[in-house]
Amino acid sequence: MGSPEDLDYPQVILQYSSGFLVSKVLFTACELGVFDLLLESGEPLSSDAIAAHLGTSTTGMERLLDACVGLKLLAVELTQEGALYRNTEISSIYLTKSSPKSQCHTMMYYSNTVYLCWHYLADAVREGRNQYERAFGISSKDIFEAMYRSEEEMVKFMAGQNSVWSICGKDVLGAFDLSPFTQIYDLGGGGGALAQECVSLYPNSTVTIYDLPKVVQVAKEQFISPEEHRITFHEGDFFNDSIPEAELYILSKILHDWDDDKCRQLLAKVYKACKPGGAVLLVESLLNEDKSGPLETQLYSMNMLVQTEGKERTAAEYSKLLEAAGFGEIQVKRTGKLYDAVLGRK
Ligand code: ASE
Repeated sequence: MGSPEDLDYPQVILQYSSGFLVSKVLFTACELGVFDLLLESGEPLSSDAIAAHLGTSTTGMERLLDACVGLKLLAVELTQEGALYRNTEISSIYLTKSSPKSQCHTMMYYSNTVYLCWHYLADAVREGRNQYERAFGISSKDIFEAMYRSEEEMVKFMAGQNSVWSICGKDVLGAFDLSPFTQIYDLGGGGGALAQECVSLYPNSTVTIYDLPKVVQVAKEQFISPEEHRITFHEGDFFNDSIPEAELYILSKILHDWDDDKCRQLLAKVYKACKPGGAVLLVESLLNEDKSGPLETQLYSMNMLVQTEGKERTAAEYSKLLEAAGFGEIQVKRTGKLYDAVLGRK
């Protein structure tokens, strides 16, 4: 009795219970363009000035700004004219739309899509399935039909998925020396940010983004410059269409969308297509072997429950799936970032 942990525990529970309030403050400041305005202005601004520029109420904006200060997303300075707000370094780098490391698209996807699915988390746990029908009134028979229910939703997802690679793309692609593999397929490569990191990290590589036709079309039009000659495209559905031969296949955040059966099917197909001496690189957020953490990965696995047919897995679980498909010499690298890397060889 009486250890600090016992004393703090009620506080921890209450902090957890308001975690979603924190998320919404962050999303809202991003969505309203608070960080963008403070970056553009180049000088600290009052809450009245920010409210006027962004067309909001002053009473709402003042409270939003103060909450952002509490979260250390903004800094405040009291002057004779009143409180003046400015970005912190973190918010300038990660929460402004124009920054190369911007995470705004992730914030918007979480706020407008993921958040709505999480409203039905209890139903998802009861039923063991995703909640597109309840959240959006659409069939979830084909999860990517559901996730890409409009071009706007698809583009928002692609942009969100792209943004994490500005933070940990080099870590996952540098976890193993991939320079022996020059002919690379990024299966489900989406907007292509990981492919771009790959060609910049490995100067002799060419990467083909394999994805659904409508995804490839948008990737070409909105995400990858036509001058990027080392990135090419292949339109297809990797479950139903053929997978061309290559030396390395990247499956980044693909297996976590699917159940074990679908994963085994896909990996068997990749193994068949893979050149001898070739390999497959899984990029996923790895759970500890006893599933005791990391917390972020445990929460992502809950998100896979409400949004997909998959789950996050341990390194041993991925190794088993790879071995069942025929891959060997399996190596696991934890990067210490959000996403890790597992390599299997043919
Ligand atoms: C998927 C990745 C994501 C499918 C649905 C998804 C993400 C959010 N929704 O392959 C990105 C990862 N973030 C979380 C919370 O899991």
